[in-house]
Amino acid sequence: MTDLQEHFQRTLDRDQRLEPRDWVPDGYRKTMIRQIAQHAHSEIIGMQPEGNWITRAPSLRRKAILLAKVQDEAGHGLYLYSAAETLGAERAELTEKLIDGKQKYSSIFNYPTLNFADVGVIGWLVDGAAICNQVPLCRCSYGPYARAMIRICKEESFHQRQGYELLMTMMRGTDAQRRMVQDATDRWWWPSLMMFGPPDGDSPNTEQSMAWKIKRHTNDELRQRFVDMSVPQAEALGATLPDPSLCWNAERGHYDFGEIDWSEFKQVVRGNGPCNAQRVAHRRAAHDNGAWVREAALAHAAKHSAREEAAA
Ligand code: BYC
Repeated sequence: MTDLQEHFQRTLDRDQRLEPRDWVPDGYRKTMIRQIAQHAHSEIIGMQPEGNWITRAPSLRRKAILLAKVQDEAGHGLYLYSAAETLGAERAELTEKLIDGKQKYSSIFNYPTLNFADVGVIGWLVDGAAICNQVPLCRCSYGPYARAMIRICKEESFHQRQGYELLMTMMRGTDAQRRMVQDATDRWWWPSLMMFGPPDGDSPNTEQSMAWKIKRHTNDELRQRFVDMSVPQAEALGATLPDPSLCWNAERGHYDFGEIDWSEFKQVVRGNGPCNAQRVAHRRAAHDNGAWVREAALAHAAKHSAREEAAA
């Protein structure tokens, strides 16, 4: 083992953080860039399903909350692209890979938001699942990612609460509103469970990512934690989770739940979900429409540095 390899291993063994200046194996760098890029893309694409409702929010208060949430997601994407840049990735290249369909983003954002209760259920379940997955990432071995995750998790907690509060309000409303909440819960529950990734036996990256202390728990462990957390929340809300197999297993100390439709998950990840094409096309159009801003920023920076050189 070389000194560099020893330093890498010692840092992991002591549960310390690896920083941009530290040597890391190529595989570690690649995995970290892959995960951070997918995560950043998910935040940016994740603005679309809810952004869709900003102009149609039912009140000024709901509109202000939703605007703040969607802006937070843009911010999360930016911290994450910056974290990927500390590993040598180029943000422009990552964006190209996203809009060319060469890099993934979370399956969850390929489902449509059909009514305003979807905004509440996304906050409750999708942000709830995100928190479950991301809190352990605050202890990830790569420092810049772990630190970005601390702020992201704080903001995700606000997102989750705004969603749950919106649903509580709707549940106190009319029968039609209660039906909207149930309908949205029915549509988002299973896709939320899929956010945690394939089952452990089918997850090619987990073992190595756990050895490198990037992931602290397996996909199935976090999925179970999410189910256990969500059942009492659904009860308090008065909504029914669409799984007849859900029941408390006293022996395991966890809720048992039904079989996830993994063929649907694979289809969505392959690009064949209900909204994949629309999401990527929308992102590509936004990128193309922003070309003049990028050109102007570069021209401004070039002019500025030429002026500085002349003055020196
Ligand atoms: N969707 O070996 P595995 C948010 C891929 S944003 C699509 O288990 P890994 C929010 C996986 O990438 C939420 N693809 O992988 C934003 C891998 O593909 P490749 C995003 C998935 O990395 C706005 C392959 O399947 N959160 O919170 O060890 C509004 C095999 O999987 C999915 C993050 O990105 C999926 N669901 O574990 C509201 C968190 N699952 O690259 C909310 C950070 C798996 O080998 N990421 N794949 O071709 C992670 O924690 C991990 O990357 C995962 C997957 C647990 C997701």
